Amino acid sequence: MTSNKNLTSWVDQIARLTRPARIHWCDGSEEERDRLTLEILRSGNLEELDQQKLPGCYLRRTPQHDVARTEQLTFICTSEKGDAGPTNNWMNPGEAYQKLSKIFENSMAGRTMFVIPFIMGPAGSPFSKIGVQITDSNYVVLNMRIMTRMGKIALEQLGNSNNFTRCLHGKADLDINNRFICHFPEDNTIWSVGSAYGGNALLGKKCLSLRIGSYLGGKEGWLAEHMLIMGVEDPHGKVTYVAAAFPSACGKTNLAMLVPPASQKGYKVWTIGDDIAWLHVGDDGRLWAINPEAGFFGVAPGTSYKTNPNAMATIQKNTIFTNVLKTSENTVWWEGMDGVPPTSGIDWKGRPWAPGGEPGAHPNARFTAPAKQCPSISSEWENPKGVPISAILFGGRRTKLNPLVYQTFSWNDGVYTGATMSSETTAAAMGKVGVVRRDPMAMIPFCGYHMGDYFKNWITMGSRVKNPPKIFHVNWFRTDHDGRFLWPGFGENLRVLKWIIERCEGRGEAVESPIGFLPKLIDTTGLNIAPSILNELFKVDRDAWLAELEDQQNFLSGFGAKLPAEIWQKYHALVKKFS
Ligand code: GTP
Ligand code: SPV
Ligand code: MN
Repeated sequence: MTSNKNLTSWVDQIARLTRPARIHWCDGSEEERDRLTLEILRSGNLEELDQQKLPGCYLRRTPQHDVARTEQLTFICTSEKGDAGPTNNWMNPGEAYQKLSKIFENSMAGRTMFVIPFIMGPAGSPFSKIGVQITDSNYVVLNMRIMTRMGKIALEQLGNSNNFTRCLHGKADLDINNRFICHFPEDNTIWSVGSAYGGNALLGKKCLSLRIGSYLGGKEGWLAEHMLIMGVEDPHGKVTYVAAAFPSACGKTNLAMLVPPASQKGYKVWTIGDDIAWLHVGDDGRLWAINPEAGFFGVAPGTSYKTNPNAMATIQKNTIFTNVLKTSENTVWWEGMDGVPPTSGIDWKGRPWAPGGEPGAHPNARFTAPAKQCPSISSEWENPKGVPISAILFGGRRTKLNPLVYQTFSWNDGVYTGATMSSETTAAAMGKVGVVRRDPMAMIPFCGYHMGDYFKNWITMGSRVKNPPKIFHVNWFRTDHDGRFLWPGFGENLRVLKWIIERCEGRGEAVESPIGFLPKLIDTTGLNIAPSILNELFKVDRDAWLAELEDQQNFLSGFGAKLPAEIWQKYHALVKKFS
């Protein structure tokens, strides 16, 4: 398959450790996909859905303890503990290799070891990175085939180079007590064992593209971010590119695929990516973004023709559904899908289901679908240069506090806003849901090095781009006293994007507040929003912000001497504005 000795000797080394019965080098062909699908169907680990209604679609149910990323079992293994920073779990690299080797030892006996060469980023792009994942899970292979450009194409791009991320993944006993997701940024290596779910197991995604990626970005002068990338086309045909960082399950896929409501004539949204962006300084002094992924691993519950028609259209074929409900018609369903709910089915735990009881789908149930099937996919999505970014949005779930939208005063004010972002936790990670946590740039689970250094990299990037994007903060999730969302969200978010784009063009009227510029007017024609609700949506409550600032100060203090002085300056400036 390859004459690359760096690669073959590593594969040999891992085979000696894990002792598989056979080794399969993935070529990425359709024949290979069909053969693997048959194998996994026969083993009972995948179910075929109605091939008339959902051609090429399959259902997977995972063990109940393996349904989301496990952040408490995720480690950054740098030789110096301080380099991982206070927001990461750390393990000594030698100790980690030893501990995981014991679990990997003979773990593939009698089974197939798959070798998946893959590219993150468009083939041939100077910004792309190569990874090679070893895994004993055919389900992971099928997912990686959708999420990355894998097989022959990646080996060709790699050639004889040693410049690839060594990604080792094994199911072992799928035992949560023997589960570790370890990153060795100094060795460009990832070892993950004991989980076969999403970000824990599809190592090109969060592990390579964000944790290893952010570490490399810090060293090489670029940014690896948890961001969607979209183009907004106005009625004159002008396209403005926007990148947005929201924490997991806070609306990136939905915004990236937005369908403008009928009231917004002539506007179109083009999707470049829904989860990860790699940002580089271009020769023209602008910031350019590529999407390293080739597919969407999106949250199913809440996805409907009403909220996200483009996602629904994308997942009608060649899609793997994980932990959704199977209907008696052999199709899929989840909470929040349109139409009449089914009267019976098999729930995500494999039990008979009837309405009114427990949810049919796990709240973090997901679909894995090829990006090119998305009706709104941009003609530029595989452009090796990427797209030039005019606006960066930070946002999260804050039922109180943050206004619907505001523009930060400058790049460094934007960095401050990103660094102090917070959101209520969701089902995308194991743990309690709905508690406020600080999540700088939506990267708290994904930053592969000291976050103080990461903020410094953001500040340095700002000084290197002559025409930096404007930075905004958005919050679609503000609620009233009864817990109802004040803002309709989804397609109507285009109204907010319109103001953002006007601001990028030097138009769009604003009023100054201590935290940034608020819109003087947001287009709400036809929305029927009472003025009192609009007031609430844009309220900057002094007492609430003073309490918030105290909490921000506590959080920032945790970064110690590594916190850039620029961040403290912005903090003090903000305190002054409120006093
Ligand atoms: P990850 O894939 O985990 O990174 O998530 P994501 O950021 O792509 O989130 P996604 O778009 O899948 O949305 C997650 C949840 O937020 C879904 O249940 C959506 O229905 C809900 N959501 C998305 N956009 C909006 C919005 O504008 N308003 C409201 N109220 N809910 C939204
Ligand atoms: C997220 O949790 O942000 C995801 C899903 O996009 S996972 O790939 O599991 O990380
Ligand atoms: Mn994500």
